Amino acid sequence: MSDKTSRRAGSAGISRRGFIAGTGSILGVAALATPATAAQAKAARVAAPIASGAHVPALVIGTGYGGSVAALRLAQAGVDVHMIEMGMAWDTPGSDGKIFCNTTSPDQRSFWLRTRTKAPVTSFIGVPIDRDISRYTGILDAEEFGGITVYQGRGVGGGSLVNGGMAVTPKRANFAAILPSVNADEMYNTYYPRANAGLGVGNIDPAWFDTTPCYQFARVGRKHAQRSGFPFVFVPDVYDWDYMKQEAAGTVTKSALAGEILYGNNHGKKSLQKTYIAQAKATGRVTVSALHQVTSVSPAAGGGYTVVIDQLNTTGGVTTTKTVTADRVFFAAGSVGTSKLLVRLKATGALPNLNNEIGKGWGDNGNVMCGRANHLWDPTGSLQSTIPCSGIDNWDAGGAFAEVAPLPTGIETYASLYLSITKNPNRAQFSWNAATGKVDLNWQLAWKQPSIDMAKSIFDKINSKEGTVYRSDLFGVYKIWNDTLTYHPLGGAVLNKATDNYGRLTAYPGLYVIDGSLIPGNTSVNPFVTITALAERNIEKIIATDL
Ligand code: FAE
Repeated sequence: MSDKTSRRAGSAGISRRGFIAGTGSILGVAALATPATAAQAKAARVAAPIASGAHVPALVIGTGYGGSVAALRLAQAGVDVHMIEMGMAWDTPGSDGKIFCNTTSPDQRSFWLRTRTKAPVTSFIGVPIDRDISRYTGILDAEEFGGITVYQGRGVGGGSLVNGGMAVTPKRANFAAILPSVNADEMYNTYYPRANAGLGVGNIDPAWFDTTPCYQFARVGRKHAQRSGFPFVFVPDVYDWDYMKQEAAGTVTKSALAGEILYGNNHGKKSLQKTYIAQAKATGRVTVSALHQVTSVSPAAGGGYTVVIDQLNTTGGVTTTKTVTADRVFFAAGSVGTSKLLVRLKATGALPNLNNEIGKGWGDNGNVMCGRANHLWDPTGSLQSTIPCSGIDNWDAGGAFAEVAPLPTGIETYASLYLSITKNPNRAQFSWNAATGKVDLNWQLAWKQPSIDMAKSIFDKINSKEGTVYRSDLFGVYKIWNDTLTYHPLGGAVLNKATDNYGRLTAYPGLYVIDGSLIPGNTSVNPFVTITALAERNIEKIIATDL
């Protein structure tokens, strides 16, 4: 996995400062959630990790969006659930009194089993940002494949621990291209509203946006977008906007205004730990085993499935290997995690009858990043909230939606940073490499070119109008585009192809896929609301018909 040995140490000062990025688009239904109450939380069962030899009715692999929805709804239907998570629990403060470190001074908590950070913005005015850290089961995995680095959250809460919280329902007109076999009426009438409510999605107060220093960067983004004739849109988020106002007023501990995001957020963000997982635990039917990694699932002699699990220590070593049985297994290890497992299990004979669509249809949601250099009379602000709240919509005309992203360095940079989601048509495939004993992904670096071209449909025009240029110092030396990463892996076990139309792996009754691997490569917006809504739809059907 993503373990890099030490490289040249970065310098201090601005080189040590880091950043965020999420992404997003277009407004959708946004109902506020009722997070689990303290009383419910108290009622939660504090259980020991899963024991070897255990038998569980439902085992969920992974604790991100799909896994959390599955666990909550199964538990509410009366089924006992065990969730297995390879990352840490992230419920205990470190020696600095904080659970998570911030982007400006990353320590071992920042990255999954790396000895050097791998920040998405790699340099600033030619000075490298990355720094050496101790190898540890940190929160953000930068998993490297041949042509792309895939960023993913590791820990109880999955991607919700590290993401920007941008909670976007795609435009309905785009839905048929996202999930062609799914009834859009059902999604927009029932499951998107249910997902938004469960996640606690809310909107920034536009009047506050207009005046607060911490969104000056976004107001500059709005001005430039509108002067070039592009629609500027506010984007909902799961951050507690009232808390952020109090941060700005100096009445609570700062979090979004203290550079916290990419390596976790200590206060205002409603990650899954505060929403779905809290509610699931409060049922008393859900147990979570952190630092446990599923390595195998195969049919058990007496029915159900044998699941092999490695218990990890905090340097990634295996301390124990456990074998349990489960009546039903839900693959919710994320697009990459689920795809890697299924491809390997099919190829190595554990689940040979999985169909030939397994591993196919993987895309990067068209992610590409760039920065623009503003004039000295157009500052973006030294105080920037880490939570993005807006974007530039050129999806229909140019195939791109650009998040106006913060660059929270603590100093004035005169830079505008953008993460674009584009209509990139390229799709890759995971395959088993018997020689290395690993799963490869055949994504090619050149496949990002359509994304660059689509993003340029926005930024070439803005630069021309404003008399500005692209920054070429943020992603290496003289490199304008960060075309080597994605935050939004999607696909690999596509709905209605690798599975049936509800995520069932039909060759193996009782095995299900319920995460981002079901979505064929692109959602036109940030993906987690769609992943959550699809999981709500599928688990409702599975509970009604299979249990
Ligand atoms: P995910 O949340 O990745 O959860 C999978 C879980 O399974 C993880 O906790 C893994 O550690 C665990 N796991 C994997 N393999 C195993 C195994 N073998 N055994 C046990 N556990 C395992 O999956 N999306 C948005 O909509 N808005 C944003 O603003 C946004 N910003 C982002 C910013 C960053 C930096 C990143 C990395 C992502 C961002 N995303 C955003 C993407 C979003 O977080 C992602 O689509 C979802 O988290 C995917 O949800 P899944 O349930 O598929």
